[in-house]
Amino acid sequence: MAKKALITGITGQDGAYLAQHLLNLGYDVYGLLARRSTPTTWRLEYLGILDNVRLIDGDLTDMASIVRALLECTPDEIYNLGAQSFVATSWAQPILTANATGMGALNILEAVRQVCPDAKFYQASTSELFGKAQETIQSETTPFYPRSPYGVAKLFAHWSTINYRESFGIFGCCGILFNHESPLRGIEFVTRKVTDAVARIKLGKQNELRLGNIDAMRDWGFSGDYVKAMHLMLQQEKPDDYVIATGRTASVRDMCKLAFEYVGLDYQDYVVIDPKFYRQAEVDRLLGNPAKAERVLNWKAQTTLEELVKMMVDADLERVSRQ
Ligand code: NDP
Ligand code: GDR
Repeated sequence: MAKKALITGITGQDGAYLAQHLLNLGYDVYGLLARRSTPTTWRLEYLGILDNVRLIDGDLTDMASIVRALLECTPDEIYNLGAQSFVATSWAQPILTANATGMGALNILEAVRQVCPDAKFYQASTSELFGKAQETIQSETTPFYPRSPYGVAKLFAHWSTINYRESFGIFGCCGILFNHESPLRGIEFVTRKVTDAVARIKLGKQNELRLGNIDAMRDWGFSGDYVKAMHLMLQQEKPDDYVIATGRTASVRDMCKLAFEYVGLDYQDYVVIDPKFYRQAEVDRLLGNPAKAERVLNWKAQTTLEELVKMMVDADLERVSRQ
């Protein structure tokens, strides 16, 4: 019998790549689909898997809908990727972010406890938990210091998962994932904003790129690599938490330089600093230590930042030239 997985956030970047990975492994894949007024399944279409997954209407803020979804698909594994995930928006919508990103995780944990306590549970934790980083290189033992309503909501979700593991024996794992990107990244996140602008500028459809703090540093990997780590965590004998990162950090400026250079342009001729994109509290520098994941999960990031940037610029050039 094929294993069954339920993915919340299946219409997001990671949800789409994870669904593809699990389908390739022979899983029956279900997804919780939050109702919107316009279609949100473009990523599943892009990967050619929309017809291969089963979508169940539901919302993380509506526990009754989660209970119904769990009863309908009786999953072996649950991946909680659904969230209001854009850090900048979390200052404008802190309560919504707390409800979807924080309480949403507790809603699903509680539903799992009541409906299918033997199912394995993955929580999408984040390097934003480290925020104002207390150690130069962050690992599973680095103290947390979130810097945004998003980070605070994720901290609640993270500890709720650990608490349900310790209190009720739920097989819950937290993947503390550092930034990961792809051609399917939402357009408002900085890497995709840059690669989309590079494509538009190269094709004569845009003149400048307005950015905020380009000295911020992130440990950037490829989403397609990172979803494999999520699955591996749930295949271990015991539930545990893991940092998933590349072990290399670069600034937004470095990333811009790479993307513009790839099409033969100099970023300094196009990037304009706009205070509008500065954050209320910034996370200056993140750098993850993936040693535990390498040792226990036998997982390692496969894609370099250079390869990632090329992949994203190529996809945006293709997309923009079709428009
Ligand atoms: P996206 O923003 O691309 O996807 C978020 C998903 O959550 C979408 O499918 C969205 O649905 C869904 N969603 C939002 N609100 C609700 C709700 N109330 N009920 C049900 N579903 C909802 O995020 P990513 O794919 O990039 O990230 C996946 C997860 O991993 C998120 O939890 C994110 O916070 C976390 N994370 C991401 C990292 C990254 O670098 N990408 C790093 C570390 C953690 P819709 O399409 O309808 O809006
Ligand atoms: P982040 O990603 O906040 O790290 O969260 P984002 O790409 O939004 O920002 C990264 C850094 O770039 C700086 N920056 C800008 N950011 C955006 N979006 N737009 C700009 O114009 C801009 N200019 C500079 C930011 O200030 C920041 O320092 C992502 C999300 O996927 C989270 O859900 C996830 O948890 C973390 O990564 C790990």
